[in-house]
Amino acid sequence: MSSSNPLGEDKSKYDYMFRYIIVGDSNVGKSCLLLQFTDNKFRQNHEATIGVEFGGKTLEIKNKNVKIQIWDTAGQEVYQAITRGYYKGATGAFVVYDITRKETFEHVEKWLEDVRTNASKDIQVILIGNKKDLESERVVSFDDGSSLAEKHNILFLETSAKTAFNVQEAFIKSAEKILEGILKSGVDPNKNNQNVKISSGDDDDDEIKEKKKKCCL
Ligand SMILES: Nc1nc2c(ncn2[C@@H]2O[C@H](COP(=O)(O)OP(=O)(O)OP(=O)(O)O)[C@@H](O)[C@H]2O)c(=O)[nH]1
Ligand SMILES: [Mg+2]
Repeated sequence: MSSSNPLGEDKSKYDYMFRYIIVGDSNVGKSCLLLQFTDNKFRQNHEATIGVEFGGKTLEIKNKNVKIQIWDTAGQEVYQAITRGYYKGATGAFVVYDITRKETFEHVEKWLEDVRTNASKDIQVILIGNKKDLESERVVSFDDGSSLAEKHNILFLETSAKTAFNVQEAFIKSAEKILEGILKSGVDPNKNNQNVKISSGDDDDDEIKEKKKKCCL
């Protein structure tokens, strides 16, 4: 039996729902990654995110329909008290830097620390070096990104939110890893993992609306 919510979404259409948070310095392309993932579009200008924005899409992974809900956070420091509140419910995290700005890479450790401090301990983290299309302006090498990810035992990809290079792949790779863990452990996500939900006609979207109200949109 299908169940729909106030947003008119049929919840029987997905098997799992994973929540992601996207963090990283301002201007690294977090909102553009989200826009490219959900709408296959690129935005040339920087409209700094105020607090948190929301997006989502359903993917088919390992023959399961996985709904990905994404919280795109503001990189600007002034919003950090707000954005920290969003780590807790996340199944996955994207930590993003810009391959053309060294300081954004240097701040990755600080963002990882934020994830460690505020998120659930089994959160699946992927490090993203964005703006790969700007190869001539590159100051952070692929190897530096890859080594840092290895050091922290997290996934790593370089992407371009402009050309769409590796954008879908990043979400797929990370979601596959989460799903692998669930299927391997045989854990019933409904009972044992608050961050992963199966389709059950619950009130996820009401919760999103409530969070949006509380935030600053
Ligand atoms: N060339 C290129 N430009 C990009 C890419 N991704 C984002 N940009 C540009 O970088 C700027 C910042 O992008 P946003 O996605 O708004 O940055 P953000 O990380 O969300 O910034 P905050 O919301 O302030 O935290 C914009 O001018 C984008 O057009 C990319 O992959 N390649
Ligand atoms: Mg943004």
